[in-house]
Amino acid sequence: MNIKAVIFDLDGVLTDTAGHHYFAWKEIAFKLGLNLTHEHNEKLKGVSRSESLELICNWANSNISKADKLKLLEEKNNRYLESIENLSAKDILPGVTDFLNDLDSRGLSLAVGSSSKNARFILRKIGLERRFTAIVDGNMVAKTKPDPEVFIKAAEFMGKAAENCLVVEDAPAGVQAGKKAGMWVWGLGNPAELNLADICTTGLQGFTIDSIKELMHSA
Ligand code: B16
Ligand code: MG
Repeated sequence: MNIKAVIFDLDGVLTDTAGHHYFAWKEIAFKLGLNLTHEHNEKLKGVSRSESLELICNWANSNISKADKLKLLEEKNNRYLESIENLSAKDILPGVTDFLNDLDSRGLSLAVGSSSKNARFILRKIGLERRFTAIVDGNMVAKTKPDPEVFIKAAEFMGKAAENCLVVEDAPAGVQAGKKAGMWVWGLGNPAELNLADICTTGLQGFTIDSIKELMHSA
């Protein structure tokens, strides 16, 4: 195992915006007659905005027009942007800064691979934008997770081979994307849901690249 680069998912890995997405989607779902629950929301993690709306329409048995869908997508994003207005460095998840410092000190390349079209804006808000060699977001790919495109592009930007990349992900769709890209995957969250990951922990806190490599080696 020769890890030369680490590609981070954004939402749920570097910062926790899932709650903000949830409340924005809850308002949209309500308009479609659906009470969106936490269980529904789990299925939206890592899934693009338009695919999330398709899922919600299916759950609500709603058959609205394409024009109405576009309006709802705009409304959801406006609501979401309002909700993250005060996001700042205090919203960086525990362990992230120490882990990034460890990777820098070891000379590894760092990238972000996110389904979010707001990824760059969010990274700027939390003060992490300049820490990554490559930021590939939902605006730069034709297919979103579980398709591997976002991670393949990030590796290409860094000039690294897939087998030398480690993806850090919190969503089943993202873990699948990382494995399809032929990369190592570190899952953050419930091991039963992230069972395709090479290793799974609850967060980044307390880990270094060496301790993670050791855990993956013995897994
Ligand atoms: P936006 P990630 C994903 O980001 C979120 O997990 C998912 O809930 C969201 O729908 C998606 O981005 C699109 O976000 O509406 O901002 O374009 O986890 O891949 O960093
Ligand atoms: Mg995520």
